[in-house]
Amino acid sequence: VGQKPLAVWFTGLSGSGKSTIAKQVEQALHAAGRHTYCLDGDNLRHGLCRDLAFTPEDRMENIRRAGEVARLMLDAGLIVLCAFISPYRAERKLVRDLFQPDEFCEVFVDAPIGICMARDPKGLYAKARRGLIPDLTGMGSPYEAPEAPDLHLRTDRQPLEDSVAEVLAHLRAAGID
Ligand code: GGZ
Repeated sequence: VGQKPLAVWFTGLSGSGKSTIAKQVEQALHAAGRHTYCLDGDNLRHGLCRDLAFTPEDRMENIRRAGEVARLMLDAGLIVLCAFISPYRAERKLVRDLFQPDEFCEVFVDAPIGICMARDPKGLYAKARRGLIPDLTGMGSPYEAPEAPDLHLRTDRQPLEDSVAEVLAHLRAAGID
């Protein structure tokens, strides 16, 4: 393939910007001729993980499967962009341990819960406030922020383009080209 495969793991609250950043990074990599794949809750929870809900056990299993799929894709030579809330430190460590240190980077996509609630692109926080989603991350269910992410993006403090540029710069430093 002639490219260095890598797994980039985006973690953060719903509405923090994970998928948006991952998709834009993917577009830029694609334009530069890289082979990539974007994994997220959307494409996994409709298929491979359709049997899983949002209990702590199911989220762990969701992330375990996502990590294993990312591992396989990396073995196939791809740059894999993974956007999952992945709220627990333990599950994120499990995923990290599937990779060599130079094959993996963790990106904390960080915006205060109040900002995510205001953005509420899918109306989930509004539903949670009405009691319809009791275990929404950040409300009824915890989010354990990374203590030492490879990259920490404050999406409430900088425009999308800057976050995308930071990820791309980090990937270049990690030797993707
Ligand atoms: C968190 C939920 C929930 C609950 C539905 N908690 O912003 P979205 O809508 O598009 O992305 C969220 C997605 C989360 O899936 P993940 O696989 O990333 O989650 S985890 O890593 O915790 O396994 C959200 C939607 O599913 N969603 N109910 N209760 N997010």
